[in-house]
Amino acid sequence: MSEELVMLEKEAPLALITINRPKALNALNSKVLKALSETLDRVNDDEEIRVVVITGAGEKAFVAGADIAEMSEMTPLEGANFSRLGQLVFKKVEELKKPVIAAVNGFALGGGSELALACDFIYASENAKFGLPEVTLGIMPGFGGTQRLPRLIGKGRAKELIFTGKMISAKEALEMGMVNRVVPQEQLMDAVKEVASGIAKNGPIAVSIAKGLVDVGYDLPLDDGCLMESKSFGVCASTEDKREGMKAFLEKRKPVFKGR
Ligand code: DAK
Repeated sequence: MSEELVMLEKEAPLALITINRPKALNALNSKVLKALSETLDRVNDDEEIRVVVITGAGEKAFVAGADIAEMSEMTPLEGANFSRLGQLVFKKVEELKKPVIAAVNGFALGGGSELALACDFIYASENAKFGLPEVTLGIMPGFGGTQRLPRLIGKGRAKELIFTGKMISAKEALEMGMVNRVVPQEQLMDAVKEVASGIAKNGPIAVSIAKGLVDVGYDLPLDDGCLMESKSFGVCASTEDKREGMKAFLEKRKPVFKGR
């Protein structure tokens, strides 16, 4: 694999982003975060890309966390900048206009679990391990783990993972609802590409709006979320894609969505 810290492979309508520091188990340092940020901007602006997959290079790790060596040397100011950079990048993942699937192919620890949690959903290989070991280092999760994990698996289970710092297997993560599907490692990318390709065939505006509605609406009272849903439905109903989708159904053919 090339020396780029973050690789982008475009297989339109899919984009595969690979964190590429396998010797350090793909740990996130400032350079990786900046490269990831730029890559996310590129895929967001590329109309040919409809679904994004994030994975880690090699067979051992997705991302083994924020870079401990780099963090250990940081001045308070550098620490604050690193923290801000990471939070902005993870928000960018969450708020990308297109679905982002985490293909977790090994260790996803600390910032690695948090990166996966910022994606829309997670597929994992059988050898994957999840955990938030920050407290074992005397720090706490700082890239959204204390907020996104309880929303996904509930407060009690999230607190147990965060307070103990213990690692869990892909199977346990599946049982907790943290992961959507677990497959043998050699089948991971095929399984992810299959679900991603299925999503990419659907109306991209509808998928994009639904993504935002689930995320924003989750923290709203039900009535407010439903109101937002009905307004968004009106927007969807004004698109060429809506006309094409319904026309194709009536003409008994597959729709061709243009994202307009
Ligand atoms: N950082 C830097 N290097 C790492 C690393 C990491 N997180 N994880 C692994 N490496 C490096 C190892 O140092 C080793 O490098 P060399 O010694 O070969 O130079 C290489 O990757 C291979 O690792 P091991 O030799 O340790 O491999 P093993 O199979 O024996 O063990 C392991 C695999 C994943 C169990 C082990 O490497 C490990 O425990 N790694 C650390 C996992 C961890 O604690 N991760 C959480 C990091 S803390 C914040 C925002 C975010 C965060 C905090 C605050 N704010 C906004 C304030 C996030 C914090 C974290 O993620």
